[in-house]
Amino acid sequence: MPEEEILERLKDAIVNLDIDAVQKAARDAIKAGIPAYKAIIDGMAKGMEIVGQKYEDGEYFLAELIMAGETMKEGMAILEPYLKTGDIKAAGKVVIGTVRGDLHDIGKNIVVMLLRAANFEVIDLGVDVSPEQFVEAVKEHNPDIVAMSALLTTTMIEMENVIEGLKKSGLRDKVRVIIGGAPVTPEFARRIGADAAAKDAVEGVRICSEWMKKK
Ligand code: B1M
Repeated sequence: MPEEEILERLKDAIVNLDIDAVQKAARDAIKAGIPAYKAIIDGMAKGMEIVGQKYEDGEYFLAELIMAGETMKEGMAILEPYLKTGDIKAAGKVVIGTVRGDLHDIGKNIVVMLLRAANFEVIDLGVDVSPEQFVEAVKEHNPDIVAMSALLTTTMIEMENVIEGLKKSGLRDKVRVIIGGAPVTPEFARRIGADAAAKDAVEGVRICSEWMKKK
């Protein structure tokens, strides 16, 4: 079956909230030799964009958002063991979390999986992580990179609070800061004093790997 068709099936399975279909399409993607990261980002994540659109249009409600999240997780469980980022290989340590007030973790979890596949040691603080928790984790783990995710326009501001917290604790110069999530832009990153913004997980891992090569 052609690659395009399988990616389309992955996308549709998310939109239709169909766990059986997503599992089957994920297995077919592996059989067809589609890289796992591609199946996630060019297949399932595209479906999530449509789910978000349907929610905005009043066609889907919170229950559908929750089901879409569950459907995506089932697909990811099949694809995760096959994640390889090819020539992106760089050892380094990353502290990552979704910022305070935000419970979205699907995108962050993809970043975590890809970072681990690229040989990074990842300390995943989970969701709803306060600036104080980020600062404590940096003190405790001494990472090379702090990565933050936010999906809500109302929680993006917490990224700035984390950077302020790092500055106040004298830690800002010891780490690179990268941010991601649907509402985040490079312009916003510059404004709050982050070092980079990633539009997707692949770009995020590429930037982190480049930083490690320059160390
Ligand atoms: Co929510 N939600 N949600 N939601 N949800 C959005 C974000 C929304 C855009 C939907 C919409 O209205 N169209 C909207 C936000 C509007 C806004 O802020 N302007 C919204 C809303 C309003 C809400 C609630 C407030 C709804 C309510 O309760 N009334 C509520 C808030 C809860 C909270 O956080 N406090 C809520 C709840 C939820 C669920 C829990 C039901 C569920 C999340 C389940 C979960 O994560 N475990 C959910 C979902 C599923 C979505 C949508 C549909 C999909 C998000 C997603 O998983 N996308 C979303 C609509 C959308 O985004 N189009 C929506 C797939 C994922 C792979 O993409 O997370 O963008 P993403 O990650 C990408 C990149 O952004 C990047 O890489 C990833 C992979 O390529 N990236 C990084 C992300 N983090 C990175 C970090 C990095 C690098 C790259 O660091 C290195």
